[in-house]
Amino acid sequence: MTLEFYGHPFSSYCQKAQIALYENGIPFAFKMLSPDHPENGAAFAAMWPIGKFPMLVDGDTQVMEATSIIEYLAVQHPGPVSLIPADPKLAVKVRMMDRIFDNYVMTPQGKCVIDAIRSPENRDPAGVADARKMLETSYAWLDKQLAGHDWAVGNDFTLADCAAAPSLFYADWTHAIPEQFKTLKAYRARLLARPSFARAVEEARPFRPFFPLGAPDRD
Ligand SMILES: N[C@@H](CCC(=O)N[C@@H](CS)C(=O)NCC(=O)O)C(=O)O
Repeated sequence: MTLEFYGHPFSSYCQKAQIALYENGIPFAFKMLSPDHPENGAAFAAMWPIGKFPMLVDGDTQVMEATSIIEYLAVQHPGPVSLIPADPKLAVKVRMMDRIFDNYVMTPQGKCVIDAIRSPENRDPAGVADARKMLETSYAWLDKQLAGHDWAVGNDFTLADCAAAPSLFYADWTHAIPEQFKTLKAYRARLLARPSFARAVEEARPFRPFFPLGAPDRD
């Protein structure tokens, strides 16, 4: 049975999970969540009232949360690229870095973006200032942490890199990574050159005019 993937190409968390599908060439049907496809929205809302996407449907199984989708694919649809290391100690480090990218890069960048969509009277300037500070702290920490290896944890591409790619892609648009963090900037460029993420970025390109903070004229 064909896997179904509910989401939107411009969504950072969808891109994170799509990278895993593309890394291993796993076929799936993209169920676009947009006003042009109300039937997908209705089916999605019936299955997942929380309403956060992506969601993967595999027969009777529904998998929510991008990290869990990647873990599920590794177990149920394994391919040549193993995104969760077989070594359990290394796997702990990969999962830790996945959490760090989600919580301390993706979340603060999302805070800035969501705030920009709100009407001026509902904005939260103090919260946005905290989020920008968090991004700066994360950039400085990551720049040191990433030195000496190609990917987030060692020299193999993993779950942590799936999380890092859209996080750093959009975070740099939202709060530019300072020039001094050369290791981090080189890592972001390496992620953009990875074919699985390059494909997700390409598929999302038509939606750039909708980026609430104004998308820069670059990747
Ligand atoms: N913790 C979730 C977060 C998913 C999430 O926040 N998705 C955003 C799109 S990037 C979303 O569903 N936004 C719509 C909404 O909040 O209603 C995950 O890891 O998948």
